[in-house]
Amino acid sequence: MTEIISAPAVSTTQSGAPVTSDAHSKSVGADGALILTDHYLIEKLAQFNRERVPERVVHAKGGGAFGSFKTTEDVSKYTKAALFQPGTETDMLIRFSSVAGEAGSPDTWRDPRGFAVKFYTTEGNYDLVGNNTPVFFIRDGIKFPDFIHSQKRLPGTHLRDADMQWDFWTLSPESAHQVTWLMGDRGLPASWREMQGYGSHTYQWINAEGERFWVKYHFKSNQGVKSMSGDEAEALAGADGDFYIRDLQENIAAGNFPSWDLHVQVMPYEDAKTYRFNPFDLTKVWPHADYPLIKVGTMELNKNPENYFAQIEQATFAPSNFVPGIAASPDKMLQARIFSYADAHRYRVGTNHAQLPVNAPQNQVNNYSQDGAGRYHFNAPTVPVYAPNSVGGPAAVEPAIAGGGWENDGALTHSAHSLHPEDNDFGQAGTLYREVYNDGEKARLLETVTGAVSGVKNAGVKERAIQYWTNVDAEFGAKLRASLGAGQVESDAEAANKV
Ligand code: HDE
Repeated sequence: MTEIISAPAVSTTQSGAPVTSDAHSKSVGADGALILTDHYLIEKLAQFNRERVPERVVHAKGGGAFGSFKTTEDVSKYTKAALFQPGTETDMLIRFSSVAGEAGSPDTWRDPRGFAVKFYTTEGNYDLVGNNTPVFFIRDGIKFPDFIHSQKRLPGTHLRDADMQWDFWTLSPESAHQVTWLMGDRGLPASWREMQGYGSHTYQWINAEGERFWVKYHFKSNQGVKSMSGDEAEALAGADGDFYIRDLQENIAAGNFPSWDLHVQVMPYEDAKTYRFNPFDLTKVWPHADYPLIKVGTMELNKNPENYFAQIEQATFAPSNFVPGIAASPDKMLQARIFSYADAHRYRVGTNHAQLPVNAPQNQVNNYSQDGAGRYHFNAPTVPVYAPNSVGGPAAVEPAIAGGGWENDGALTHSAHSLHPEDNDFGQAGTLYREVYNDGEKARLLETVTGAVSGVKNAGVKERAIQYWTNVDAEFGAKLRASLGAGQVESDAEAANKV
C-alpha cells in the first residue's frame, strides 16, 4: 500500500529548479496558446518519449531480485576464484526470464527460463548466464539468429508460426534434447522459485597451482521442482501475465526467501580428450554417474529491486565477465556468447552500461577507457590516458601461474565438432524420455507435442516432426503419429506436392 505523505517534496525540473505546476501548461490567458518558454512542459513530454530502451532481443520478459551466495564447502582444490573460497559471502543479483516472448508477453508461455546470475565478487563481477535447462537447442552460435527468428514472428503476418518452428527444429536434429526438455514439464515451471538453474556450458576452473578442470554448474532449488499444467499456464497467461514476477516479489516481501544449493560436476582436464562424447557440446549433459555433483554453497534471494527499470531492465549480464580461477572452454556457443552479450549491452543500455550501479563491480575499476555517452566515473586527472607509461598509470599484472586456456590445433574449417563414438543428436533425448520422465510426464509430453505439431500445416514438415520424435523414441513417435491421426509415412517430396 503506498504511504500517504503529508508534506511532499517540491516538484522540480530535471535540473532541480522548482516548478510552478504539474497540472497546467503555461498559456497566453487560461485558454490561450501554449508558449515555448514552458520548458517544463517540453521537458516532461520529451523525457516521456525516451523512457523505453530497446528490449532484449531475446529474454525480453523477466524479473529478478538481489541476494547473497555463501560458499559452504571447500572446492579450493579446483578453483582459486575468491567467491568460491570456503566461508566467502558474495552479494548477487539474479534475473529470471522467458526466451521468445516480448517484454509484455505472459510469464507462463511455454519456454525455457533464463537464470542469469551476477556475483559482485572482490575480484570483479562474475556473471553466470544460464537457463533452467542444462542443454540448448543448437551447438554453434552462428545458427542462433536463425533459431530465434524461427521461434518469434513471421515478417509478413507478425504472427508466431508452428510450421516455421518445426521446420527449423526438424532440420536441426541437435535440438532434440532441449526440445524434449522444453515440451516436458520443465517448460512450465510452477514459479521461478521452484525450478533448477544451470550454467549449461562446460566452463574451466583453475586452482592456485594452475591446474585446470572442466566444470558444469547446477543450482538445485531448495523449494523443490514443481511445474504447472498447460491449462493452468494458459489460464494464467490471460488472468495474470506477470504471475512469476508477482510470485517472486510477494514471497521475498513476505520473508519467504527462496534459495538454491550450487553444485558442480568436475571433469579432470585430461578426461576431455578421451571422453565418449564431446564434453563441450552444449546439447549434451554429463551423466552424473561419470561426474557426480559436488556441493559448493547456497544462494539466497532476499531483496526485491527498488526500481524495476533501473535495476532489472538495465541489468547487463555477460558470459565474458570472468574472474581469476574461472575461464571459458572450447564450447563454440560459449565463445560466441562472449562477444554477443557485451555488444548487446552497448547497443541496448549504452557504452557505459557497466558504470550503472546495478552493473558496477564492488572493487575499483582501473583502466584507460574514457568518455562515451553516459560516462559517470572517470580517472583522476593525474592518471595518464595511455599505456605503457612511466607515470604510475594502471598496469596489467601477468599472473604468476598462467590460468585458463587449452590446446588447439588443426586447419581452419567450417564444420561440426569432431565426432566422438557417442556423438549423436537423439541419444540423450531418448534417455531423458525413457529413463527420467515418469509415466505422467511421458503422457503430458505426448499431449503437449501433439498440440504443438497439430498446428503445423505443411504435410512435409509435419511428417518430418513425427520422424524427429520417432528418432527420439520409436514408441513415442508411433503414439504421436496415432494421436495426430497422421497417415502413413510420406516422403518430404510426396507431402510437399500437397502444398
Ligand atoms: Fe543468450 N542472449 N545467447 N543464451 N541469453 C541474450 O543478451 C546469445 C544462449 C540467456 O536476464 C542477449 O542482453 C547468443 C544460451 C539469458 O539479461 C543476447 C547465443 C543460454 C539471457 C544473447 C545465446 C542463453 C540471454 C539478448 C548463441 C543459456 C538474458 C539481450 C551463441 C546457457 C540475460 C542480452 C538477462 C540474453 C545472445 C544462447 C541464456 C542477444 C549469440 C546457450 C538467460 O546477447
